[in-house]
Parts: sequence; structure tokens; C-alpha cells
Amino acid sequence: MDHTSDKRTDRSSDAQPEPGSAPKDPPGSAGSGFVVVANRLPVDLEHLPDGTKRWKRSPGGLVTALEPVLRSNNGAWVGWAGVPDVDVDPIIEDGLELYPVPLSAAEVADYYEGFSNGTLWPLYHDVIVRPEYHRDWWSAYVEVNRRFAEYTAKVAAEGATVWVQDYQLQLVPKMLRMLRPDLTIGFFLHIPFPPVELFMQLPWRTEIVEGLLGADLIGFHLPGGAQNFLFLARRLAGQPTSRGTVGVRSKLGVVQVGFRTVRVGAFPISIASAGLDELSRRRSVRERAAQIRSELGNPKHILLGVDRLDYTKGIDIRLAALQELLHDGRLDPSETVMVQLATPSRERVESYIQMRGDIERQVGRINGEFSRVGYPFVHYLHRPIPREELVAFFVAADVMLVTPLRDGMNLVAKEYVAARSGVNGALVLSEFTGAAAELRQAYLCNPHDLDSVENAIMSAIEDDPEAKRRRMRSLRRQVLAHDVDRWARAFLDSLAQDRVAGSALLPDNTDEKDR
Ligand code: GDG
Repeated sequence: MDHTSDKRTDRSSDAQPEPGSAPKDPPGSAGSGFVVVANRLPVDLEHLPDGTKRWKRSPGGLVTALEPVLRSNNGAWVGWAGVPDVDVDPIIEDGLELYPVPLSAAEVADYYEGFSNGTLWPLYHDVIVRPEYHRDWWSAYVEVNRRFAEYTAKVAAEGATVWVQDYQLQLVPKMLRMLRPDLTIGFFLHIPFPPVELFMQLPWRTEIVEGLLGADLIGFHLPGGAQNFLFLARRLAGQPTSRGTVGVRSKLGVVQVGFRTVRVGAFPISIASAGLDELSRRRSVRERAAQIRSELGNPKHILLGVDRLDYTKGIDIRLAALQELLHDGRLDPSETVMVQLATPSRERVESYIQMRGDIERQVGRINGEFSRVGYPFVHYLHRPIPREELVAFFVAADVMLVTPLRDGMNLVAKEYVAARSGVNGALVLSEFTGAAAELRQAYLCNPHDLDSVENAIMSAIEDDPEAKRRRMRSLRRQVLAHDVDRWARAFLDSLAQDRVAGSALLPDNTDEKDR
């Protein structure tokens, strides 16, 4: 079967997958006992100028957290390699089995940029930007989800555990269950699950809810997301559909789907806190942080923002707040600088192109009005920053500004806290992030209320150092004790309750201290 072809004829989410779709020559013949399924593999396929290709690892929190479980269970990862129109063989990279799922350029446009990031992303983030509903995008989403399910079905060993990740793959649990009823299937959503009134806009709302209900355990960051889903499961999946009635009853934390029980819960994700704490103490990082301070002209206050350039992150809001503070004379541009690191993201999606222009104009206006020659007020970098350099910025910054209009969790807030081994610095944090539920000692603000953002920034700058230390100490206790490893264990332990021999999933060297 040609996996790169762009077939979009079938519009239902549960049409039977065609047999025979499979990754070519899997490295292990017995199959994997633990399979992670995510839109992206933890590696990127790079095309070199000489025409050859090579794999470059892009380690994220997820792979770090799951690596012990992957290794001790003959684990595999199914995902897209990040380059369209190439069909590459499965590989073993650094001991992990990776199964690339091919996508055509048209599928990247319709499934990824279209339905995932033009429909679901804005819908799930409180419709900050208007979601677009296109049948072609939906068809591509169904098609690609089916391909991910087929690949996973071929890779997973008898009775294996499969963990499906995020909003791009919400149909996979049901499709996979139809192909492989023997599997234990978990699903985790990394972005917010929206309020019922918003979700009901989606023309394919029933298919999405039924897709998720194929899992044994569905995880969200916050209890609110879990409650939204439970309500919708009862309202939508219990109704007659064109394919008959599913018959769903839900009570807190549990949905009964026919004879199956689906559990629903909150599992707030975190970061590899200890590693970041250690990195921030390294001499090379501290020296680089001092150098950054000096390159910025040794200002009294360094403010920092670190985000993917995304309209959910409220970069425009913090800039507007700073502009007003400068204008009102509450902030002195001769002793304060703002550094905004903005990682390029989804650069072909129209709303992102427009937002980038708006933010860059805003930076230009502020600098035009408040900078001196050689001393811009806003330092704006639109490019990816190497990890160690990023940590040096965390160490250098006196105040971290995290002001999203909506964010599932926001790992940057936790990373800043973990990197403040000197127990100083201050975090300004939007109440509309998942992180705000845990980081109560941050300078919390409402991003819809500019006064609230401005006052939080000024308190974070002006509070007495002992008050700031108390807050940072409490934030660090939370972040260091609740790391990404603990998150993964909490989810997988809960999923294992569904398995007869579920505990076999955990690696032998389980560290009991955090459980
Ligand atoms: C989604 C949800 C949820 C950013 N720029 C650079 C860089 N980063 C790293 C950060 C952080 C990660 O990327 C971004 O994570 P966030 O959580 O802040 O945001 P999303 O990308 O929107 O993530 C979010 C998350 O999934 C996990 O569930 O928290 O709510 O939207 O780790 O440090 N890293 C490097 N250079 C950069 O320029 N090296």
C-alpha cells in the first residue's frame, strides 16, 4: 500500500482499516510490550545539502520520562518524522524502536496545519482565533488517524500497553481497539479540553468523543477538563448516531460504554526538574548567564518571555502591559530590559503569519518610543535557542512573564522555577494556564485585565527580596517534588489497574520515593 497517497474518500471515523498497512520490516518480530503513539517521533529526519538524510534526536520531556519504561518493555514509538512525502524504514535509535508514519504534503496541510491547528487548536483554546471547519480537513484527519492506528496495531505485542498522545490523534483509541481488542489503551490530552458550549460547535463532535472512548483511561491536565469530557460523553456518545446508539453512562471519573469501563482523570504534566536544577547550577551556565546580563548592559531588572510564537501565549498582552507601564512612568527604561525569545511555530498557518506581524510591529513601536541607541528595551529573538542557552536566560532573568490567554499546562513556568537554584527571581503567571493550579505562590494575573497584568509585573519587580524568596521556595518545593517521571508513573499505574498483569509494565528499578 502506498502510504504517501492522499486518499480522502471516506468520511466516517470508524470505517474498517484496510489490512496490510504496516511499517516495513519492523526491527523486532515479537512486537513491543509498550508503545507510545504521538504525532511526532522524538527524532527529526534531516536532509543534508549533499542529498543524504540523517536522524537528529529532539529529546523532549515526554521521551525523557518514558525512556525507562520504553527500555524495560521492549518499547516502541510510532509517529511522523517531520518531513512530508518520504517513506522511511523503522529504525533503532539509541536503543529505542521508532516507527515513522509517512504523511504526504497534502496530508500535512489538511490533517496537521488544517484540522489539528486550524480547527482543534483554536477551538480547544477558548476560540481566541475563530476555528475553521472544513470537510476536507476532517477527511484527512480520519485518514491519518487510521494510518496511525494500523501502524500501531502491527507494532504492538499481544496484550501490550499503548499510550496515545494529544489532540492530533483523538480517533486512534477507537480505531485501534477495533483492530486489537487485546490491547490496553491510554490517551493523554496535552491541551485544555474546552467547555461544553464551545466543543458543541464541532461538526464532528460525536466522532471525537467516541474516538476517545476507545481508550481504557483518558487523562487531562486538570479536573475541569475531565469534567467537561464526562459531561460530553454522556450527552453525545449516549445519543443515537448514524451508526446506532453506543449507550453511555458516566459518573465522576468513570464512563460506562456498553460492557466496557473507561476511566477519566486529571494528571498534571511536569518537567525533568532535577536535571534542570542541576544544569542551572553548572559553572558554564552561570558564566553564560552573567555574560547575558553584561551584554544587556547590566540593567537592574531583566524580564523574560519564552514561548512558541503562538496566539494562545499572550505575548501581545505582556508587551501591551509593559508599554503602558513605560508610558505611565511606572517602569524606568534606563534600568529595565525585556527579552522575548519566540520560537518559530506553524509558520504556514494564516493566523500565525498575521500574529507574527502584529507582535513584531508592537516590538518596533515600544523600541521606537522607549529605547536608547545601543540599548533596545525589548530584545526580540525569533529563532530556536539551544537548550543550555535557554537555561542561561532563565538563570539571568529576574522576572519571568508567562501570560497566556489559555494554556493546557505551560512547562516554561515550571522550567523557570526549576532553574532558580539561587531561590530568587519571580514568576508572573496567568490564571488561565494549567500551571496556575499548582503554582499558587506565583504573581498570578488575569490576562484579560491589563491592570492585573501590570500590577503583577510591578509587584514581581518591587516586592521585598525576602517575600520573593518565600514565594520561590514554595514554588520550587512543588516543582521539584512533582516531576515528569512522577506524572508518567501516575498515569501508567492508573492504566495498569486495567490489566491483569499490569504491574509488569513498570521497570524493575522503580524509585518508590515519589509514589
Ligand atoms: C503543549 C501545551 C503543555 C520553547 N522554545 C524553545 C524551547 N522551548 C521549550 C520550552 C518548553 C516547551 O518548548 C514548550 O512547552 P509549553 O508547555 O510551554 O508549551 P507548548 O509547546 O504549547 O506545549 C502546553 C505542553 O504541551 C505539555 O503537555 O504544557 O500547555 O500547549 O519545554 O522550554 N526549547 C529550546 N529552545 C527554544 O527556543 N531548547
